[in-house]
Amino acid sequence: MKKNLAQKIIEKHLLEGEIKVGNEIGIKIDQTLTQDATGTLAYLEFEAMNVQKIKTKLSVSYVDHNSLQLGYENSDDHKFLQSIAEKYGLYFSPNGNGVCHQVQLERFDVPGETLVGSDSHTPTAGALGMIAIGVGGLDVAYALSTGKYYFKMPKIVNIKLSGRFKGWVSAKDIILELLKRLTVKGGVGKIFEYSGDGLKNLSVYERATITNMGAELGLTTSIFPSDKQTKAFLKLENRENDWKEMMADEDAEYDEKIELDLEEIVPMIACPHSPDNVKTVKEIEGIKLDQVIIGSCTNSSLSDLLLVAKILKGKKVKTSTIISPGSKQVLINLIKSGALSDLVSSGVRVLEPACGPCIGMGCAPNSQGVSLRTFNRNFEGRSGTDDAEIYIASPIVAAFSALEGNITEPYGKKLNIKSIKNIVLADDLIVSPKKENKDITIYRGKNIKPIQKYSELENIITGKVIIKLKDNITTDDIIPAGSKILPLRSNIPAISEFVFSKIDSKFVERAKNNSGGFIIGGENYGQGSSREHAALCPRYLGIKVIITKSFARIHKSNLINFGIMPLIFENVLDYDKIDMNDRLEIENARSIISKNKLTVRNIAKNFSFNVIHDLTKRQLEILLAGGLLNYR
Ligand code: MIC
Ligand code: SF4
Repeated sequence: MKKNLAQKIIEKHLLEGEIKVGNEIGIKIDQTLTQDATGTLAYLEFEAMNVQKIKTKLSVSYVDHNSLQLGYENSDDHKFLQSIAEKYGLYFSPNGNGVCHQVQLERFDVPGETLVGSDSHTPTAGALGMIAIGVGGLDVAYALSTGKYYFKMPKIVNIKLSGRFKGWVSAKDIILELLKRLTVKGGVGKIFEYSGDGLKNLSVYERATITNMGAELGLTTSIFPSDKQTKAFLKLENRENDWKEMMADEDAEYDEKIELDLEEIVPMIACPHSPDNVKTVKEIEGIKLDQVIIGSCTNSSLSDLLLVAKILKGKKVKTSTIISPGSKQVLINLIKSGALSDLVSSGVRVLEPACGPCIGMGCAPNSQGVSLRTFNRNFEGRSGTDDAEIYIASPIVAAFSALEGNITEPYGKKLNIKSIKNIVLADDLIVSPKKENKDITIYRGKNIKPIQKYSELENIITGKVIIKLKDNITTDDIIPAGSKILPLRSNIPAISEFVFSKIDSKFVERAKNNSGGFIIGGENYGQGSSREHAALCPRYLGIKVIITKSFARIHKSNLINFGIMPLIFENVLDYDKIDMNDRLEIENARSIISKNKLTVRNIAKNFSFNVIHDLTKRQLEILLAGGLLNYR
């Protein structure tokens, strides 16, 4: 059989199972990454696994999310992360060195290897021909201590790109077009593998924008072949030795195919409050802007910012405009090339290389403010201002809109940046693993609370419905981020006070008064980030079962990892028959190990309905044990 690239890499790393869509497989993991907002828990979990040596080839701990130091919490967590890295032989990328996915791409990604990371945008590395998957912290801890990751073999979809962009169109418009067509749940259970003659002109920077935002489609991951563009990028990074050609076989087989002619793509924009609420820029041109921000792991590369500088050079922006470079290396090269001076002269504010405003760490818009950003998510309230309207578009659209002060279709003859032939390598902040690490003491600030294990699954689960939710609930809805809540990421009792705080301020009180209860959700429950707090905090509040129409991939795994049953309505119409405060009961919960269906009694309304699941035997065993920490 002619093989596609994803199959080839998975096959090379296969440890358990048969590569067949829907089968659970275990693969060898070469690399891991964590960031500081998920990393502290991941390493506490790793410590709880009692393993003295990491089993991966290369692992990196980044500090990029909780960059503000408004109190001791974030700084203490960062010291903890550095001491863990020193003790267990990980690389450590400190505050100011850049956003994990950008730095990983520049300095660590290797074609043909596997990576799991406790951040949903880990698939960015697919731009260099890796199988890179976003997972919860506990799955990273597991990969560190065993070298393995288990997942259900996804469908492989071929995205065939032909032609070349016409005018002011860029990679962001490809992924926005796909989001428009397929929606935020269109990629669940799938890997997108890109091919076609359209690839010739797509640089690794552009590919990374596409693989990054594949997360918004719900994909397991996305991958590009490792070709001449990949070689050129690695050469620039002085890592040519890491290059090898990685291609699908000619006429490789795929489960599905989508064709896109790049010539037909036009500038696109995602409107509030979802990355799939996509229109053409032309359709909504003229909306007045209070703010423009260019940055985040989607669009903060050197090539993105050089082009923005070229567009803005010699002109003045008409609205508050901010850039946040993806890495210290990007920043240094902007300085050396003179582009930073052009940007600042045109009125742009410059932030340090970090996630920053993308995760609500500063630059929150004014009340009802309208902000155009080059990020990947525009969920309601994520910016830090609950009633702000956030739009997402390419750096090109952002630059033109900044010049006009309103949403603007790019105009005039397209400018191109000269292909980047030389860069200054600037990874000197990264701390390499030490040879001698016996005497390292782990630094534990008072914000870091020990990780708790939960008891095994009870057989009779009864409780009230304490919240009923609509479709596409995000993990930002479940446990918001932002500068006030993020510093509590290593303190589960404290951060649990904020569960659903943006959509129902009484939720936590109700959960406590009822010793937990049932959560009822719609389609794609738990989309978005990989933060396991969205599972762990409800578990801490006593939630043992969540019943929805469907779940997002990473969140479902996180629920299982912490012993919460992710159950699905057999008949979606039953969703409508359940109300808040109804008392529900599952009589024989543990029988799930041998059944794909359970009956739930609605005691309040005196009827029963069926719930199903799509869990593997291993996942069911984890659930019965009360989570992955008990299962090992
Ligand atoms: C995000 O973009 O939502 C985050 C913050 O990077 C998250 C991780 C987190 O919540 O810490 C993600 O994408 O996984
Ligand atoms: Fe950071 Fe934003 Fe990327 Fe998440 S999406 S990793 S918050 S830059």
